[in-house]
Amino acid sequence: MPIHNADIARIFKQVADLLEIEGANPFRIRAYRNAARTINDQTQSVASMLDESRDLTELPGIGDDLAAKIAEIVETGHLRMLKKMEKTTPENLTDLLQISGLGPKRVADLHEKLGIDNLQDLGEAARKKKIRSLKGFGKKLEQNILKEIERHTTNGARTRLSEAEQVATPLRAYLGQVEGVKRVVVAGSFRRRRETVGDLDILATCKKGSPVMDRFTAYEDVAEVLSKGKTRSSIRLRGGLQVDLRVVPEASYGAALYYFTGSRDHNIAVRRMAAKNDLKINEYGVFRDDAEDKERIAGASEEEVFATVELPFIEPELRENRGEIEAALEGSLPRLIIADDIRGDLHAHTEATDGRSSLTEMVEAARSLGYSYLGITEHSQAVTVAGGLDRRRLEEQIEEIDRLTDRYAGFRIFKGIEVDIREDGSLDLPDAVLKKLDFTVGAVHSRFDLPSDKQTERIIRAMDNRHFNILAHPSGRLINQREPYTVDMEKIMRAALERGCFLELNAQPDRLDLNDHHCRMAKEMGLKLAICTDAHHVGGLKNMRYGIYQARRGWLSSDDIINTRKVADLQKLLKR
Ligand code: DGT
Ligand code: CA
Ligand code: CA
Repeated sequence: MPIHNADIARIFKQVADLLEIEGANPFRIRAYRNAARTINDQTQSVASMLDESRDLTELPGIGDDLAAKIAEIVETGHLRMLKKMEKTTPENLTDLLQISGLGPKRVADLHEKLGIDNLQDLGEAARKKKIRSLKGFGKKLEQNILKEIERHTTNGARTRLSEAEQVATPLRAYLGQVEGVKRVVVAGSFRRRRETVGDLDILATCKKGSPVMDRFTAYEDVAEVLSKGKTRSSIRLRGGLQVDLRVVPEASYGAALYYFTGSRDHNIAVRRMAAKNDLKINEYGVFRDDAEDKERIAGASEEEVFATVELPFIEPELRENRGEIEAALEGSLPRLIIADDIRGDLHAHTEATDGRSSLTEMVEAARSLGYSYLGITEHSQAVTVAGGLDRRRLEEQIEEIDRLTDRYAGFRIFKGIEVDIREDGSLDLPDAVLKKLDFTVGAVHSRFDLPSDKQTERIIRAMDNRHFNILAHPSGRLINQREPYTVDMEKIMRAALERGCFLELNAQPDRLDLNDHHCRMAKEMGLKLAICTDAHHVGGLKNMRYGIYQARRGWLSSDDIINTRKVADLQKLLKR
């Protein structure tokens, strides 16, 4: 079974968490944490680097010892050291670290003194009021633990970006109307367009005496006010999402926006650069560290802040410390794709299967978005729950599209299908009908449980069929609901590249599949992607922007995406 980077990272993170609970040397703990991050952020699989006999110590933060451990994991699937640790410290104990207020020391106490091994034990002990009597704990912390456990179990720890938007947009509008408020902006992971957010970080500037904090904590959707101050307050909304509001002076607006946009790792790296030039960057501005009067030399805008360290503006989606600072320094930042670059959508359903709009409605909607083409891709027969098309019904739809085409001069309806990839890798419809289409997207809808090598083989076999063009939602994950099936994505991408196929970046906000790392992996390989909405009704076509965000997080430019091409050019790409 091939070992993915995420598997290795998970093992290292687990080691770090356990070491922390054991009270190990902080440098040692950090080494494992950093290694986990480094590996997670690698676009190439570490296992394949080993195959190519590459020296893993080239990777930042990986020394001989960690390189040997990685090799052990790749070879055996686990790490003996971790197994040994788990004998003395139960593995689920690390879940307790997610509870705010519980650090490693307290977790160790809970384990030693009350025999607590996991979150469930913790909840039970809290309900039985056993925790308050422990030294250094108390009643308040016990109650807080209960609340936190509740939150963890009722809603996943992170909120999907689209859901966060539904909360952030009205809240932002509400704050914008408060007397004296000048600017309101949502920073944090929300601004970086991460697929999920932990909480919302809102910044505001306002005139003296504005009642913004009172109005914030009085917002109708508030379930709980966590803290309230002059410059910073926190609330928990009814849906469970936490929101922090910070009020900053106008002169610090850019510095604060920069600081609270993060990511933390990006900020730290830039701050370190600044420190070398005796500059200090914080949420109030940029200051000359050597000057007596700590004069502020920048802060009103983000551009100003970047300029002090001689960097161009770096788009928020790139600020993850994944090489963007180095790229900015050498002038090689990508020119990121924007919504306007998209000329059409290549994955859409109609009421012929499980869609809810008619073919005409879908075409009209695509035209009104300014597109020049739309690919119609119904499910195929195997997907019975969606009323998938058999050969006869697909042929009927082909005729219907032919009839409709004449009505829309200058707009192209691409005849396609979302053909099911069977367990053996064959396609769910005969070549004789597939060849009548302009293109196909292929997708896995069953047997998500196949082992990685089988699943990978299955998909590559499907791509062997020369009618196969685009692999739809390549990992099958549903954010917060269903894990991706295990495949060797790199291998699939190479196979696609060799065969003239493409992968989809599915823009549905609960899919966003490929993820940002995979997008970047594709780019580095030279594999082009299609950003598609998989719309099941006219409104679904508008999800394109989520795909754009994800693509931007994956460093993609217009050129990396096939549905930015003009009809004629796209047609060539879809001819294998
Ligand atoms: P999230 O909420 O988990 O999705 O992720 P973020 O990135 O929104 O993180 P959050 O809400 O903890 O903090 C918002 C931003 O504030 C973060 O991206 C960077 C900044 N920040 C927070 N804590 C620190 C810190 O300790 N050091 C630095 N340099 N920046 C921080
Ligand atoms: Ca946040
Ligand atoms: Ca926050």
